[in-house]
Amino acid sequence: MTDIILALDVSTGKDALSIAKKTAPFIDAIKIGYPLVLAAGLEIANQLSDEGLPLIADFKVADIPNTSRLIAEEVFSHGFSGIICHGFVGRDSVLACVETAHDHGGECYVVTEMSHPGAVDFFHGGIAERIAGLVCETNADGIIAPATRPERTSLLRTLIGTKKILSPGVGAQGGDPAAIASIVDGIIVGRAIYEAKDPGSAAEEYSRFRT
Ligand code: BMP
Repeated sequence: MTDIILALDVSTGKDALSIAKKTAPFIDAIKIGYPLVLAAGLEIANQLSDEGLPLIADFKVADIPNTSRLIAEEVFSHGFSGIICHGFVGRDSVLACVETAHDHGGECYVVTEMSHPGAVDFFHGGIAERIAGLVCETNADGIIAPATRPERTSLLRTLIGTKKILSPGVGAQGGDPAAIASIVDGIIVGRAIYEAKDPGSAAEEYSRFRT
């Protein structure tokens, strides 16, 4: 199954709620993070939950285990169903997010390799592969891997088996959804939907890649 996940990185709660309503029939989950939460507050999560879609908290948590756990507790007490954390911080910090997510019946996704050009400066050379190993060891639910480098995401698939892959980088960052859809469990799309003249139609276009 391939889901369409809307990255709702708009800067007002009003825009967020309006775009969520227009796109809801064509998407499977909404991901929000610093841009929207810093602008509108974490309470926006409760308002967005009216659409009845899973909400993923993209704070790319990267802290010591205790702080990571406190962040994750706050996230899950606001109705999110998933959290994204970084993997490079190491096993204990990842485990803090995974355990807190599972305690609340939620999911934890770990960033293994990012989609932007500069990601190769650090994630290549074995780091992404090591993080994929950590994902299996910590029983995380899945990874974030780049739609901009389908060959890398395919490689990461061989390391994580049937765990989920959510993949950002299509549309505005140049990734081709047709090249990645069959490899991943979710395509994350932001600007190509929320900056479109008609976000509902743009979301409907991407829904062609849903399976
Ligand atoms: P857009 O489709 O507008 O490029 O947005 C992509 C979304 O996915 C953004 O919220 C971004 O922070 C996130 N993301 C990404 O683009 N690449 C990554 O490697 C990891 C991400 O979470």
